[in-house]
Amino acid sequence: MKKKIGKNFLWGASTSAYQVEGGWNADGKGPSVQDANAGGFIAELNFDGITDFKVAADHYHHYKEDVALMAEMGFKSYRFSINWTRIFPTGMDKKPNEKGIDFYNKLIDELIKYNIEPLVTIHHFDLPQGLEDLGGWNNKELILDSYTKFCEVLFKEFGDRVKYWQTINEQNMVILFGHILKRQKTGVDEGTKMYQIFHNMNVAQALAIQLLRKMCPNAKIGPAPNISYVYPKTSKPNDVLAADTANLIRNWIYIDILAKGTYDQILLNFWSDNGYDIKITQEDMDLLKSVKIDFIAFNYYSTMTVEAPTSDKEYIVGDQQMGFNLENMFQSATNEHLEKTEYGWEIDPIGFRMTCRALKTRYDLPIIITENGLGAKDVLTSDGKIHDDYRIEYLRQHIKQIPDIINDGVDLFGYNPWSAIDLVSTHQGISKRYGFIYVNRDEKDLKDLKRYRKDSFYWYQKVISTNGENI
Ligand code: BGP
Repeated sequence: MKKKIGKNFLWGASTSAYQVEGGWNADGKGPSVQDANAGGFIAELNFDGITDFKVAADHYHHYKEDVALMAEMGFKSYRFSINWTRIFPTGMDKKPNEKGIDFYNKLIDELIKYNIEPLVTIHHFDLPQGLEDLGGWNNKELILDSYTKFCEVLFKEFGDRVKYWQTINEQNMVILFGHILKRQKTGVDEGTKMYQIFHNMNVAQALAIQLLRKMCPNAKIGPAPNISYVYPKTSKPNDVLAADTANLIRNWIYIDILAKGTYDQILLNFWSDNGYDIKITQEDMDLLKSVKIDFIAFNYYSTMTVEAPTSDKEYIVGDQQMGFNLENMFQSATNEHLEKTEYGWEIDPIGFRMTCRALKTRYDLPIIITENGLGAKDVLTSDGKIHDDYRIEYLRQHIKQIPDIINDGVDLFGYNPWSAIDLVSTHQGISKRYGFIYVNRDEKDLKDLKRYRKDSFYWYQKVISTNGENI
């Protein structure tokens, strides 16, 4: 008999602190890399719609109303992140900022009031600028100390109510697209630096896991990478080999180390072939070997397609979801079989199932979707409606895969698309909307920030109330 979606399946949605909260300097909050550099470096990239994160969706002041709307949709879970600089304004403060802790206590209590499971991301792209000024993730001693102190406060203050923790959002995208997502002029071109950051982040995650086991033995923890299964452009063996390498470099190395405690030989060869000198101690490796994640949270937007590198092909260069190239290893290609969103991201629901299968085969761990969704320029009609049938269609196609994914034997325990409510896109402003709830503002005009239920709001409400039967 076909397996079905279980009754405890965590239907919900997702946000991140700096993109939704606003209140950028409220109640003692310090500046993060996002506050410090929004509209600065990013402007050089020539994306239209540059918005800062000062007000965002003003969730900081609207959280009660927002949680009530999530409850109205029937959410069983809500994935959000903690703004590091609300808790430690410079990242190195002696004591945590009580008012920052208060905010998350109130938010978590509000969720629990409605039986919504809080799924907390410890760190989502908003490193304290104070730490960044001193080298950020590249300053190993400092970052390990600051990140574990941050975790310690979170586990102590919220661990009585939060059961699911994610260590770092999209570590892989930070490494590969740091220049876009983290407001840093770094990227894969600075190999040694970026892979040192990769390793430092792995050690930090291992320390967080170790700490959680001690402080909250019943809680669960996992990473939250962005996973896109990589297809070969053709069945030519060299294209298949390129896809295998791309899968490893884009996806697996970010989970292997936390699930198996090892760095793949192909990665080690890649480092040495390129002269990347990554400082790794035996103590680091022992620590990494000693911890194990409980689940894999992952963000899925699309698959990626690559072919063997050639010198005469035009390289595709885009944002975090449009692929990337590694010299002599693989180069991105367009998948002619897939349609694209208006922002150029390929739409691939079957790839969603394929990605889940690949994760099961490689790790055999429970998985949860912490992002999936469609960015579009929604229109608020004069009678207060938002007809986002394109978003419903995107989500429907992906949700339709869930029973098959579960029937494939994958332990998929929740689906939390991006985003619960409209928020500011990482690099394309507020006009690239993802939410079930519309927030009335545009790039520069804050208007009244009023909330409106989109058509997708009512549709998702029905999906949840029928446990995915009525889509
Ligand atoms: C992911 C990030 C999110 C989010 C989402 C949509 O990479 O984890 O923070 O923003 O992508 O991306 P964008 O805002 O660039 O459209």
